[in-house]
Amino acid sequence: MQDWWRGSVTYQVYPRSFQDDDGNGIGDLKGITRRLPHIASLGVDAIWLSPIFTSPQADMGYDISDYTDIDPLFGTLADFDALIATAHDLGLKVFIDQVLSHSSAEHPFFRESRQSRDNPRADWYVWAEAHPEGSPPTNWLSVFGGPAWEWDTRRRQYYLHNFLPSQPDFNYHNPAVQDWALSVLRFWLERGIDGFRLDTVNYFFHDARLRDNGPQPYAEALPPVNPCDMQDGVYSKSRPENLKWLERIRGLLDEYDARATVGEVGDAPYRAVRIMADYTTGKRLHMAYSFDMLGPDYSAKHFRSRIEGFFTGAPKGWPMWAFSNHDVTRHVTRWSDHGTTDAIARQAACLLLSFEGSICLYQGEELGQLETEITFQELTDPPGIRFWPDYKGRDGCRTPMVWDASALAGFTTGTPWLPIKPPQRERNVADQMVDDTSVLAHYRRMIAFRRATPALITGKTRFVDLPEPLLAFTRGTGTGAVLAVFNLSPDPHNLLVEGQAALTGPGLAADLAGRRLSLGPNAVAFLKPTGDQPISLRHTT
Ligand code: TEU
Repeated sequence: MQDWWRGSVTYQVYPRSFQDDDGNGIGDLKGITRRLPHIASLGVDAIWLSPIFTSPQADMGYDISDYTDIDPLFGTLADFDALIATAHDLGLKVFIDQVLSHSSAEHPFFRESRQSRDNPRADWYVWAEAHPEGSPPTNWLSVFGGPAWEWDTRRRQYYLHNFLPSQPDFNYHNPAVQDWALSVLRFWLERGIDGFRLDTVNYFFHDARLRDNGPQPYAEALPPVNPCDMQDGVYSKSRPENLKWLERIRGLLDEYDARATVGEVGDAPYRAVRIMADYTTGKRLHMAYSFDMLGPDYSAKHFRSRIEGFFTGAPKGWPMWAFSNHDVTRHVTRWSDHGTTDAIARQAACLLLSFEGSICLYQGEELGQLETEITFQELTDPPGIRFWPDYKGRDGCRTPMVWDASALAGFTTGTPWLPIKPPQRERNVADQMVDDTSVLAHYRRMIAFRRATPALITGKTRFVDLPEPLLAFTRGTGTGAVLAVFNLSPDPHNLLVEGQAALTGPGLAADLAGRRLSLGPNAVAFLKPTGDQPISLRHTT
């Protein structure tokens, strides 16, 4: 099916931390292949592998030095082929991560580019003169701290890096760079992958006139931890030229059958929805995600505004929603003020898997996994080291997958690259697999319910006006419609149901007696119409 990705569920694998089969403490492709049946047993459609390509690992693989080979840490191209074959046998599609906006400084292209101002790759990265008094060409700041420019002594010029100085940005104004990037994508398409997750998809182009960024329009009491967040990055990213480039990428994908792209949009919250809309409308990306639902907000108003905002702004676009990934604090920890760990884990699963769009789960969330508390000595993530302790970096969500309760969690026989601590070991696959009341069992039921309910896959969303902390929306129309109701708090609430209805699906802490719907702590109710009339809700006390 050409459009398999619409409404699909993807499971993100963070390869360094999924399964280590060679005992070096870092996960690998053979390990992932061996564990694919676990992922398939969840009932998801696809996996997304974070980067596995040759890399100095300064940003854990998001700094690539050879785009068409596998890092020996993870295995070989033959191991990759075996992984794809096994995934396909299990009915799983495979997205791979493409980090094409910047490379590693160790990439042969950058080594060449920095040699002189007139070598064949001189214009493949973003080079610019210092201001007369020596300061960088613009005021742009790096997401990982400090200026976005690094001085190079040989060229006597600055080069642009939106992330680490060891992650120089490619110059996409140069058509040769675009052609090369397409050849990389083609290499992997030919190898049989089903799609790409495109890293930092709005960072490909910078303002060719090198204009300075201005301040963010909103003022905060205290400056943010990273002053980069004080800038409105209108000139360093999300440039209009990007649209044509995304069209070229789509043109390539369309040469192949049933492939898909999902782009990561990192921009100010008030702008990200519009960018996602622009990027997924017409012949550009298939899907896009932002950091919209990866933040602290767990309110009805927030979820409603994100979803309504997207579909109003992009009636023909397509979002991918996620609550956790390898860049943010795990959501059960992030939202712990709104209920117990298990209640949040279960409710969030129902919420996410009821949303209109495609869904991405992050490894371990099916166990209700918590963020790991990391000490300064244990840190590996560069922005964590730089901004400690006000920002602790991303190691806490990247600790190894917990397969069983043993000290090394069934992850490795060596020393794990990040620690596996007791609170994480309590939430393991072995224990939850045999427990029908576990978070894992709940995820399986909820994914199966979504799969079996066409309204949840492609039905349009209509929100019901209710006061906080209640969130309700209908997906689809007619007898196939589903009304999803959530109490986003630990305090009980009641609603009156108008029209004939019955509970369906894997609801939580909800009871329907006559017309009265009682919602316990973090309750979820899925209602289906049992008569001809649509159902609606009224708030009561
Ligand atoms: O993340 C991109 C990223 O960190 C930004 O989009 C940022 O969050 C945003 O600008 C804030 O508004 C991707 C990867 O997911 C991450 O792991 C890498 O470290 C990063 O790119 C660099 O490749």
